[in-house]
Amino acid sequence: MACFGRSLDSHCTLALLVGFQFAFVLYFSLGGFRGLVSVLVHTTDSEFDYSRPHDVYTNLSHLGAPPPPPRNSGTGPPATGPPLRDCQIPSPLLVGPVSVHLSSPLSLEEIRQRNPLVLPGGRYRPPDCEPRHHTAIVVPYRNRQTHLRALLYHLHPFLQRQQIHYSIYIVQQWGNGTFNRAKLLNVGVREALRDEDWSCIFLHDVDLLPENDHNTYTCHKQFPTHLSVAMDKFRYRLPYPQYFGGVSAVTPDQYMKMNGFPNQYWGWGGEDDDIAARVRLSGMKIMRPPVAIGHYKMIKHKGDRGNEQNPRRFDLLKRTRLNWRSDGLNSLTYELLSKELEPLYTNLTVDIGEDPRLPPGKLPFLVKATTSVHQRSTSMTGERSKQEKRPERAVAANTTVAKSDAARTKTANQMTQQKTGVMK
Ligand code: BGN
Repeated sequence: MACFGRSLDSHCTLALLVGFQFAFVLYFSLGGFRGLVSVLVHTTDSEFDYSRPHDVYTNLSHLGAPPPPPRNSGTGPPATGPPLRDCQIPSPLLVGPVSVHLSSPLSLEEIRQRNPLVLPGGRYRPPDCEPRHHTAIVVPYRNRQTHLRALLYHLHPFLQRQQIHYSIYIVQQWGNGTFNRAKLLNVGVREALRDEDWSCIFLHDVDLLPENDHNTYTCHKQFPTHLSVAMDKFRYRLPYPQYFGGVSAVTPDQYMKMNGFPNQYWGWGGEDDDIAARVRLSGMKIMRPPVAIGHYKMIKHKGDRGNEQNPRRFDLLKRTRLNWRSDGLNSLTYELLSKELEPLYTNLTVDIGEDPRLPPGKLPFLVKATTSVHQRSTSMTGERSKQEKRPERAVAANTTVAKSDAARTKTANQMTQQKTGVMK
């Protein structure tokens, strides 16, 4: 340690070399490649040529076909094929930097045609090898149809080349109330885990497109990962060391350990800093890929109506240390209005309530088209306020309602979509 803070003499150089060697040996024995990535955060960009990116659909025609089942001889149950071999790591289909198209994305139908192996709900599993990773991608969403199409156009081929088993969940906030990104993420994690035993959950902004397919959408075993370390918006570097916004990933265990995400951040800003603080407060740390790999482009957009800066974020952040154990996964309440398996994504429409601290007279403006839905939802909200004291049961009950009353939820969803313009 005495070597830091002064110029390196030969003793220090030797000591540092030995130290680094030791760290590498220790590192490989503990964690493998993914961990190595987090050590080499200072890798330069030189190993990837971003000036000559590949088309994001490169190699898609090389996605394997399933091996043919053996011929059935005689009677008896149909023969099943031999077990698939494990997918290779890294995937042989990766190409490195890919081009990003930010404007005029294709229609959803055109995107579907370009991704014939993607199943309803936006699901994919490599046909010719056993995937080692099972990742749910959760995207908080409202009224960003063009961004959604750009994301789906880009992410599906990107993830298929990584040979992982994945599904994309779009969590759409119902109504015109103030947007709450972290609460929508909580809902997405919980609903995704109802579907499947995902080993990794990605928390993904709708307007961020990854530029290098070596940035694998998998989790670190021990610690949460922050993936979007080099965004064009921040001139391809972290805006500040603790930044955890954009794209990050947790395993279900890590998520439980930090009690999920805060539910109280209504409007823009601070919720990602709160999540980063939770990581530390629950005894974990943040892992990151090298800057050379974690490149993202952000789709530019004007300020979001309903997602204005949250003036309370400074006060809330001061209290994370006190609040993180009581506000989060264990206090989450919401109503799942519908769940639809669209060709390229699973569409969850949720009523997450409204900012309880909005001053009177500043209630969000509701357009006429949603009035009937809102009234119905209000009666459910009455029910919810009783249930709020028992959040676990409230969520279970609400989900049952949503799933059993398909006609009602479908109407609610159609009306929401008319208003928000979500395309089918
Ligand atoms: C920060 C925001 C983050 C946001 C980044 C990047 C706050 C809290 C202030 C104490 N944090 O300033 O939420 O992701 O900028 O835009 O506003």
